[in-house]
Amino acid sequence: MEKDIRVLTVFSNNHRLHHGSELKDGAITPSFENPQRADTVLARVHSTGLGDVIAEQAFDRGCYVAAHSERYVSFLESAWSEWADTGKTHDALPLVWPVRDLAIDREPGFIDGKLGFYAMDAGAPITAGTWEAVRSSANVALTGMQRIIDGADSAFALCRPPGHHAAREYMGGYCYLNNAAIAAERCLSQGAKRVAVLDVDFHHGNGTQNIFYDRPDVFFASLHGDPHVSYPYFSGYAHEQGAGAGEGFNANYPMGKGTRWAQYQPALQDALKRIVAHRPQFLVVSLGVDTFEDDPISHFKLTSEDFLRMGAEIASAGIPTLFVMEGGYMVDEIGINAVNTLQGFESAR
Ligand code: SP5
Ligand code: ZN
Repeated sequence: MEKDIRVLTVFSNNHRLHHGSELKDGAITPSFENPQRADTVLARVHSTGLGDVIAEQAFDRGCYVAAHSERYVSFLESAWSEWADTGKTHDALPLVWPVRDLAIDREPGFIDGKLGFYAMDAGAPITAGTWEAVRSSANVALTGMQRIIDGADSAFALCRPPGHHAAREYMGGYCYLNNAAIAAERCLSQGAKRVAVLDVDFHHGNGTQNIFYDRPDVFFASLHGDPHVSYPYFSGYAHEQGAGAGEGFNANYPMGKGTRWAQYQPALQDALKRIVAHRPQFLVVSLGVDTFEDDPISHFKLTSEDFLRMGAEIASAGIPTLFVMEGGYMVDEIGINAVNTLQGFESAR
């Protein structure tokens, strides 16, 4: 029997419960990471007839704690009510951080301190609906992964908010729970021995790197803007290759401003070669399409056609693959670019 190579999409309307604000150049404005993004991608999935669209299933909290600390998940669950209890009505944003010699191990007892303790930047606002949306986003990724564990060749978790900047114990960069890492952990808890995560978002997947940095079972590769000049600035250098038992299982490909397919493709091929050498049973792709030439917050120059090529390259690895939506902010184009990646994948499978 021929295997069904259509990419199944998983989607939940709950993403709309999260629509936050953002400090941009010192002013509070609506976040680039908005509900329209996922709706635009979903519309493209429908209009291209990509494949079936299914709803999220419920998963228990333990699935999130596999990738995050217990106290961080508890913080996310109660942050809005702790904030609202003080009478505040605007989005909760951190304003103080425990850097360098400050007390980095002591959780403050008040919400203003907790926000900074559990955040890398002010880019992950907490609103009334944030936790519900965040939970659903992780469940969408888990639902897609479970389908693959049960035998599907591939799936697309059309989730938001995104996840790859979220580390074991902090949020940031529009991310709260690390959907890709949670999905990778699911394979392992269901019996897989080796998994790989490939991150093609423009920004370094610092959260995913953080979660798996000292482990040899999950190989992590990220292609991104050079942190010397691009967010998140403090991780993503090529010399970050893993630690302890995880030494050699982390690969970063920082690239300069203006990177085009001609420079991007060899880096992608090298990352995939290393992933294949790891012999993973499952591949998770953190699919950010903010590498697009007209994206408002990135510096790469990939075209819509390049995303077809990217999907085909990923397909050539021959590994059951879960695509997890990350960034991409040029609202009119992100549907085309995300779905092009999936169609390029399908046609090369
Ligand atoms: C998931 C994801 O893609 N998160 C990205 C978070 C980026 N937040 C900081 C962006 C700062 C952008 N500065 C823009 C200058 C462009 N001219
Ligand atoms: Zn990004």
